[in-house]
This record gives sequence, structure tokens and C-alpha cells, in this order.
Amino acid sequence: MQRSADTEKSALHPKPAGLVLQYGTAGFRTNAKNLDHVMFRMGLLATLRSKNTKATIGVMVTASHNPEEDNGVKLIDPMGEMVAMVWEGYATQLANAEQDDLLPALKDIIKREAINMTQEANVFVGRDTRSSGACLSQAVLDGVSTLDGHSKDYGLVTTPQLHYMVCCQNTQGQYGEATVEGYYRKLSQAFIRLTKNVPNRTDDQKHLCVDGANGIGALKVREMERHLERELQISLFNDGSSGKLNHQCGADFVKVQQKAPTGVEMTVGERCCSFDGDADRIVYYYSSSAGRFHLLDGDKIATLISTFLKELLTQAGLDLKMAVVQTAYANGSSTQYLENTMKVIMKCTKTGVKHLHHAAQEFDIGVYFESNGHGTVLFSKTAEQKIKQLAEDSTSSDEKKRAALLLQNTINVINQTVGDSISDMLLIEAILAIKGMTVQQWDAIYSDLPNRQLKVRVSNPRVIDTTDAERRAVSPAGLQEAIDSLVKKYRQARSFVRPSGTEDVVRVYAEAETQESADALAHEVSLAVYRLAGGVGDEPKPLH
Ligand code: NG1
Ligand code: ZN
Repeated sequence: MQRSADTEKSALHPKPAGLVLQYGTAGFRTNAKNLDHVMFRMGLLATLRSKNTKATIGVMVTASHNPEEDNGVKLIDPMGEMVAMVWEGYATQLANAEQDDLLPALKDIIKREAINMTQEANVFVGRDTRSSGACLSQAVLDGVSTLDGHSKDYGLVTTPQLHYMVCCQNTQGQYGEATVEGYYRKLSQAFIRLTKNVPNRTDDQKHLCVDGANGIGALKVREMERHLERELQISLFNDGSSGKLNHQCGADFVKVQQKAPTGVEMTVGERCCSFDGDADRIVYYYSSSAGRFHLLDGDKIATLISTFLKELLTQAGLDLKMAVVQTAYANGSSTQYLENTMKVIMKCTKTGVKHLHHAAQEFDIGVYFESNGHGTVLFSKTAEQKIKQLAEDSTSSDEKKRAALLLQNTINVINQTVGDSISDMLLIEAILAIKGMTVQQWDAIYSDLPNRQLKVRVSNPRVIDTTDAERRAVSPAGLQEAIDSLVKKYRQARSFVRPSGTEDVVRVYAEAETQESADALAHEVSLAVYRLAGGVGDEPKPLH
């Protein structure tokens, strides 16, 4: 951005004066009409990051589970992970610079990171199905070309697909081929290898209802289907042909409302799942004969996957350290079950995928899931090597070899870069097939404690400061004491509060022995927040 022509280009993507946005838990996210300048500037920033890392960087245009009118942008680092924390700071700085301050802001980043501007840059761009996506991703591409970076526009892809492409590109194809077809081939071949030899699998067992949230996941499931050779038979609902994105459907709706999405024809006992708007989350569910809705969220998914992996490790005789990483939102029953019955190493981190991802990297095998269904499994290089060696060892027993081969194909079905609805779906379907398990049997592994999530409006949510992976509040004064004494009133109760990283609210979580208790506790804690942390608007009302 030295030349006046470049300044002119940036003037084509002007910033509305005074608008302030924050690179939050999941990047920038707001109404699409306020994002053109942010996109252009993220194109500039991704180009700098690419020069800085000498690697390809990704820019995904999406607002995930939020309404169609919104949009957002996330930056992807070289190995397919979320962008490094300091660069989140640069992103905020750059997005908020007034028009005249843009050049100095860029120069500041270049200086601080000692970026060699003659270094080549390469940026991958993708977008979800939002109507604003085409224009906004063009703004990103304009930003990249302004700094003479190369770019590749993948067009409509899921968020995890773009993460995958970035990782493939930067590992020179070792992780896979950096094409959407390559992604389908790698995942579906692994899935077919996992399920093909499972005896007596009926068509009924191969059947799954998928709610595509009227988003990109639906399009991509359709494209992938022909690679699955009918080993998985999908009935796709909310495919975007008529309904509105994320409206009354999708993983977030199902998890938060604890009810079935509209538009899905569920028969009793049938296995169903919902993706979110950019296909990086998944939850499962079914309805029982009594008409009751049963949700299998990220905690149940982590339990199924880690149990399966632990059994395989035992059969293979491999001594690998496996852990499950959760957040404070994990249902207490899941933590209890994994820790005490399964004897798995448990970790709790702050909310936000990057925290879970980093914690999971510390183990040979790290299974991480947020309760909302975002998660994946990470395998260390050592783990992958040991598994490979065993699979190729001609002296090992049949049982060990079988376990090692299953582990190898499990690794290949997983998108290790980030949570991925499609990859997680294939993994879960394969595990259920191999274990000969119904969705009801999976659900019965443990029973969720009833819980409730509420939001409280306060003038500044940041007055709440937390510690211990967000499970305790250190400020404002008296709040934690108030929560502690409310929790004592109920059996098996737990509650915590934290400022949201994506909305201007305080989130309240409560769980207890009964739904009535969880609801009452959540309400009472909301009142404490309202009174002690500067509530605005009407006082929170009881739920019943
Ligand atoms: P916030 O708004 O910080 O609670 C929400 C989710 C996170 C994560 C991010 C990013 C809950 C309680 N919180 O964050 O888990 O997924 O959005 O999308 O589900
Ligand atoms: Zn998402």
C-alpha cells in the first residue's frame, strides 16, 4: 500500500466512520452491510500473515449459526488452525482504523512483525451460502491483490473444508489433496474401509436423517453422497431449496431449544443429526416412542469417540496418552462418567475452540468437543507413527493388527484441523456401525443432568472477570459468593456465569437434579448477575 492507486482501492471499501468491531471468539461477526471494509482489510491482513509465515493463509466468509442477514470472517493459520492470538489483535486494530489511519496501521503491523514485503503471499478464500457472501469475498480478494498477493477462491465451501485446504497446501499434500474432490475422496474412502466389513449391517442401520440448516453443509453432503457407495444412506432435510438459513433448524437451534428442527420428517427411534450454517458443528437426536425428544450433544459425541478409541488402544496394546477436553458447559454427567467410569484424563478450558484445540495438542490423542457440537480429535505425530508401525508389523497378532488398521482409518476419516460436521458424522456413523450400537444404546451410556442456559443484559459484560476455566467469577465483588449460596440450595447443582465472546450479553449456565431446579437456579443466578453486575432493561423473570 505505498502507491496512491492502492489508497484509492481502499477508498472503494470505505469504513463507516465511528464503527467499532472486535475480532471475537469466532472472528468478526455482524450485520453483513457493515462488513465490506472489514473484508477488504482482512484480505490485506491475510496477505501480511502469509508473507510473515511464508505459507498459505485462509480467509473464510461466514457467520456460522447466526441469521442469514449477518456475515463474518475468520482467518486460518498455516496448519489449518485459528489465527494466532496477537494477529487477532492486529485484525481488530486494522478493522477499526478510520480511513486515513489505515496506511499507518498497516505499516505498524509490518514493522512490529518485521515483515519482508518482497516475500510472496498466497491466500485461500471461501464462503458459506449467505447472499452477501459473493460481494464480501470479492472484497477480501481485492485486499489480497492490493498487496500483490496470490489468491485462490474456493467459492462455496464449508468452514472446515477451507481449513483442510490450507493444511493440505502447507503440508505439500501430505495431509491430503487441496481440492474439494480430494477431501471427499480421503474421508469417504476411510469411512468405507471402516464400515465395509461390518457384518449384517442392514439398510435401516445405514440410514441417517440430516438437517443441513439450509446452509452450505447441505450442498456439500449432496456432493459427497456419490462417494459413499450407499454405505451411508442419507435423507437430507433443510437443504436450502426453500427454507431460510439457520431459521428454526440447524445444530444451534436444536441444542439451545432442546427440540427437533422444523422441516425434518422424524420417525420414532430414527437417528437424526443437524449441522450448523457453516458445517463445523453437529448434534444428534431421536424421538422415543413416548414422543420425547432426546439430544446427543458434543459431550455425548466426545464420550462415544473416546470410548471407541480407548478400546482400540487396549486391543492394539498401544500405550498412548489420551485426554478429553471440555469447557465448563460440558454436562456434569459426562465429566463424571469419563473421569470415574472410563478413567480418561479430563481437561477443562475456556470457551472457544482455539482453547480446546491447544489443550488437545498436549496429548498423544486429544478428543475435544464443546457441548454445542463443535469438536474433533487430534493425533500427535508419535501416535500416528506408532499406529502405522503396528499396522505394518507382520509379527503382530491379528487382533492387534485389526485394531491398528481401524485406528489408521479413523485418523483418515477425521478432519484434524477443526470441528467438521461431515467428518464428525462419518466418524460417529462408523463407530455406531462397528460397535453395532443403536442411537438409543449410545444415549444410554449416561444420563444428562437437566440444565438451562440464559442470557442477561448488563451495561458492560466485561465487568465479570472469571478464573478456573471460567467456572468462577472473581469480579464484581460478591457475585461468586451469591452463586455459591444459590447452588447450595439444590441437589447435584452447578452454575457459572461469563461474558459472551460473540454477543453483548452475560451467559448464565445452571444444572441440577431436576429441570425445575435447573430452571430455578438459572433464574436466581440471572437475578444475582442483574443486581451485582449492572443489569439493564427489565429484571429477569422466572421461567415458570
Ligand atoms: P460465546 O458467545 O462466547 O458463548 C459461542 C459458544 C461457543 C463458541 C462460540 C463461537 C456457547 C455457550 N458458546 O461463544 O461455544 O462456539 O460461540 O461460535 O455455546
Ligand atoms: Zn459454525
